[in-house]
Amino acid sequence: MNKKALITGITGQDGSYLAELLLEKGYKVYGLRRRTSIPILENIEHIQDEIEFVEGDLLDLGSLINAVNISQPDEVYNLAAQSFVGTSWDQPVLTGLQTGIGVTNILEAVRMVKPDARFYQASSSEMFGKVVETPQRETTPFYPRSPYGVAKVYGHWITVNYRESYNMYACSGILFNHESPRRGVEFVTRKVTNAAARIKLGLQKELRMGNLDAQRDWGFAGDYVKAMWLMLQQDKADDYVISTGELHSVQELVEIAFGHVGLNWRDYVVVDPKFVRPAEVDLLLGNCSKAKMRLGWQLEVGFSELVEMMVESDLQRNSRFSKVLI
Ligand code: NAP
Ligand code: G4F
Repeated sequence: MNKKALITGITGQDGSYLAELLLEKGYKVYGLRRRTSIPILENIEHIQDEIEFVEGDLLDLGSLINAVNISQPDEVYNLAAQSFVGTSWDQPVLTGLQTGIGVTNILEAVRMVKPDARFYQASSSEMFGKVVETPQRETTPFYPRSPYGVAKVYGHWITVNYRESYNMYACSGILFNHESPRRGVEFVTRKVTNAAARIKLGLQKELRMGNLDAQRDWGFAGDYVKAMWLMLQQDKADDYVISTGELHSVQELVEIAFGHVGLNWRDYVVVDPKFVRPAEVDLLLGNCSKAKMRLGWQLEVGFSELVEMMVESDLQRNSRFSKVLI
């Protein structure tokens, strides 16, 4: 019989790639979806007829119990969260509830209804924050630097706690930044690739940015969801770091994106203190040798290829608007 999976956060970047992967593998996919005034399903429009949606919210335990009950999943992937670090300073309480306590809600629903389901928690390299060692691995102590990072540390430890308290198969994937054409436009990669495309098409004049010297370990989301699936296929539940092991600066990202459309970024990029954060993380650089060795996971898309893929997609998407304007 086909396996069944329940994905929270299915409308987001990772949820959409994971749903595609699981459908390809023959899973019956259930997606937890929040009620919104206007349904925004852009990332999963192409597969929406293959997904069974269940309405619910991480803040509403009853709706999660209902979702687990309806789907009777073999695997649960908890990808839902308030995932933008910048917003976590403006909405720290909401971030704590959705990104932290929400994990306990979904774990409780699984424990009550389907305790043998395998569980994946989307943890983050933001938990390392003011890093204690470089590169960071599974045993590196956490020192979060944002309300988001603090909430993710809670989500990580409650996952470990349910594994140890109830013997549940619960894994925490500590993923470093991963991007794609489906990334939200507030995140730096997509903000830059979208702006490069729009400036090239004459739809935007400048790009206002924060710290250009910030560096990240950036990979492709399509590669990273494969690691999530692999974590739930092992004999024993465990936690894994997923990363590229390469650092690039925001300025390098800007250079590649603008260079790809034949523009000099210095003519368009303006540094605006509004986008500089109250606290920054140190150098987040991952060591994913455990995942490579035990899961056999490997990267397929490199940094320049990723940025160029995103610019190309934004050129296509924005050229629809430019035709309307002309
Ligand atoms: P994303 O694109 O921002 O997607 C977040 C998803 O969570 C959306 O589907 C959103 O639904 C849903 N959601 C938010 N609050 C919810 C709630 N209260 N109840 C139900 N659903 C809710 O994030 P992503 O980049 O795919 O990341 C997936 C997960 O991995 C997140 O937990 C993120 O924190 C974590 N993570 C991401 C990265 C990365 O670099 N991408 C790295 C490490 C960890 P709506 O469409 O209704 O808003
Ligand atoms: O793209 P970002 O907003 O991603 P950030 O903060 O690293 O968080 C992402 O990755 C985490 C994994 O480590 C996830 F857990 C989290 O959910 C999210 O997916 O910012 C990246 C860097 C930061 O240092 C920021 O200060 O880019 C710098 N930056 C410089 N100018 C900017 C800007 N970031 C944004 N969003 N906008 C700017 O104008």
